[in-house]
Amino acid sequence: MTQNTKDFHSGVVALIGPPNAGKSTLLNTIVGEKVAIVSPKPQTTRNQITGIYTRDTVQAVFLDTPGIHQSGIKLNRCMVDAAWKALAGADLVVLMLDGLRYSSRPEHWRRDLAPLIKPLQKLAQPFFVVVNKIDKIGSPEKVFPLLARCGNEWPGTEVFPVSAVKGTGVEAMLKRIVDTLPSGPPLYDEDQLSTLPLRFMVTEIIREKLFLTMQDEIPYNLAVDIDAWDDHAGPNLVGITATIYVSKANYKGMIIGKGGQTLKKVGSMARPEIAELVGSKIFLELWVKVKPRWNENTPFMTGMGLGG
Ligand SMILES: Nc1nc2c(ncn2[C@@H]2O[C@H](COP(=O)(O)OP(=O)(O)OP(=O)(O)O)[C@@H](O)[C@H]2O)c(=O)[nH]1
Ligand SMILES: [Mg+2]
Repeated sequence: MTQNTKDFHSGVVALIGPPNAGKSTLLNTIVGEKVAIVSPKPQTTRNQITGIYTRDTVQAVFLDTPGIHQSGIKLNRCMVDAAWKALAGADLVVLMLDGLRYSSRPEHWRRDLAPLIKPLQKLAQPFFVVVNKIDKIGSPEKVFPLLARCGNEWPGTEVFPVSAVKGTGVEAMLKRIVDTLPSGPPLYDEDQLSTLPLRFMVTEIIREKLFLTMQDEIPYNLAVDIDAWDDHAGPNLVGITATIYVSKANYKGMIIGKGGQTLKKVGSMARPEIAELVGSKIFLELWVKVKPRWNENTPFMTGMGLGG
């Protein structure tokens, strides 16, 4: 970095909110690359995901987080803990809400936001609210009451209507974020987009394809781990072996599918993205193993990097 650090602004921005609000989508739009996995199902993100935005005189380190929700399952409680922990070291907090959800079903507001309203009223850091999915809300008249409702819950807070998918309103929001960050040197190299290890990103890509392919409770009862990684599996070929852990025996057959078709499809969906990420051809081998009640097993989850 060559900038005079006196004129440079940098800091950590925690992105929090209920599940499915579009936090990971926004992170990818801001960074300009896919660093976080996205799916139409809630509770897709399970860890803090870093995305780094660097421009001439600013670096904002965004922390995407799991959606905040109520659950008795240990995995889910670890996910929610990871979201709250992101606030501790943040210079700025951004709450993201699914505007489409509350414009069509206002009754969801109270229940979804119950755990968030008071803690966010007491924040020490600057705090913005982002109302997402305005591309699907329709007329601006339907957006205004939501913006007003945010103003009532968190008086004085700046509220930004955006479409994370289309990019609408994102520049205006980013400008205010950047202006709010404190003076300080860049924390990471200017071309670094994330701090996530490559192996973790590979397991996330596989997990995203499983979230997109599997229905009902199965996505919530699986975890992916890398067993083996061979950078020299052949000329310009990386060999990766990964295991999909499931909490119940009957999920195994469903993921494998008739004649292995479902697992094959997941592998075909994941392979091109992994190859692009790794920067070479890849050989991907997927296994499915039963690990009963893994999502209640703290040592197992810690070993998988969940809830740390
Ligand atoms: N129409 C529309 N859909 C969006 C927008 N942003 C996100 N989505 C969709 O909303 C769904 C959830 O997006 P995610 O980015 O995974 O949401 P999240 O807040 O990270 O969800 P969790 O990780 O489960 O907490 C996906 O199907 C996205 O494509 C948007 O601006 N407009
Ligand atoms: Mg997410």
